[in-house]
Amino acid sequence: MSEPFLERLKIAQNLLAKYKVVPSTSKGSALLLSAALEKHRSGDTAYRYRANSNIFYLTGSTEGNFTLLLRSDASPILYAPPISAHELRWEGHARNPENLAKKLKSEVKLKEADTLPSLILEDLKGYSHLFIDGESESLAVKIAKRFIAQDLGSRYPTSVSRASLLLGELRQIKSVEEIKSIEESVDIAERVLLEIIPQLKSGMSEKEVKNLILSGYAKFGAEESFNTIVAAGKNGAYLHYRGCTGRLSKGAPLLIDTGCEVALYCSDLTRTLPIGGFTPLQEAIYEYVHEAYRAVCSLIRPGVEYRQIQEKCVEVLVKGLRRLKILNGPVGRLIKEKSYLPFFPHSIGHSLGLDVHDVSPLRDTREGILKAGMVLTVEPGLYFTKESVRKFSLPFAPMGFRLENDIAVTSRGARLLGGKLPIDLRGIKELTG
Ligand SMILES: [Mn+2]
Repeated sequence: MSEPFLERLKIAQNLLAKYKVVPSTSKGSALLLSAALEKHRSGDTAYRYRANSNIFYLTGSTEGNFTLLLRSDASPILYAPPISAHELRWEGHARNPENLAKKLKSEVKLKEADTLPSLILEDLKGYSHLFIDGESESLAVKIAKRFIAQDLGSRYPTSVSRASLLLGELRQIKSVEEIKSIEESVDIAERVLLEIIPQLKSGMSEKEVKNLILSGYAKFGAEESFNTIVAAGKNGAYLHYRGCTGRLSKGAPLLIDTGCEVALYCSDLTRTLPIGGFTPLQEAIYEYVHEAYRAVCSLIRPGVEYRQIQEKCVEVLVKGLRRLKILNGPVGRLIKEKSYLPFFPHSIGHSLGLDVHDVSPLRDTREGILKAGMVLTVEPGLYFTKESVRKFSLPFAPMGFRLENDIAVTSRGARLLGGKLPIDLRGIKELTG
């Protein structure tokens, strides 16, 4: 990827300038971002480190232990503790704040960790609004909490909001290079699934399937972009099933929801697969979900309201549920009364990018207009939990169906990212044999 970061910093500074707030004597708004913290797992071990997406978007850095301040009227400042001999000996040269500051044409303030908060406070004097991002123990959040408590007086920011309010509009429109990275990550996830799906058979554990997927990603130098869901039979009815303790069994559809990360850009794909064949009823359910997928995809283009694609999805699924005789009554009424919610309780998808549920005003409000450069998941589903099977006296075992692909909105319409992994019933039946 070419290096767009200086330009993005400039754009973010311009956005800050637009956020000039009262009083007029104020220097305006500032943006304070802390790198992600290492997350403690157990004992002396930590979870795999994942950079903060806003920091990566603006700087291209995956280093830890620094905080970046952006203001509209001054050059960026990077604050970090200097690298200690202990750090160097135990971790090698994992970060280089001086180099990073040079790359970002920013000032660098290397000071012991306990003196950094007062340095940052000093540099925020005169600004009245602060955008922040960081975890609860990060410098950015600790400082913001002092402003929220208003114990520092009016010479410091008196209002605080999340950085995504400033950067969301920007990040939701992807550049050609960003879409390329997302597509690379889709491509890897598809290749891994194409290799693994024909090997699936009754008796395998969900964990075994998950590990096959993870080692598939590793072969490409990629890692999963979220906790892969492998859900057999009844487990597939739970949207974010985390158990991974079940087993594949004949006649119980298997739902796999997975994706990987390339240069921090994510993919997110879901397939529902027959294990030893689908029953005619399972095929019918699959076809309704697939019909909803196709209907939504054919609507996607710039200018379409996000709400419209959600409504289209609901309409197709409700018609399917009626034909299956699971819901009865006029379509309009079933939609109005939201009778479909036990079977389709989520929205059609989400923005995709540096985060698998990427920052976007669409995601926050479920409202807004599709624009070229957005990347969305389309993921309709129909779910039959143990509870709804009982409540609606359904003549089959609990299970879930979801189909998901990643779509880029182009200037003329939509483009499916990847596309090597079949999503239609015939293609899936051929692949599973
Ligand atoms: Mn998704």
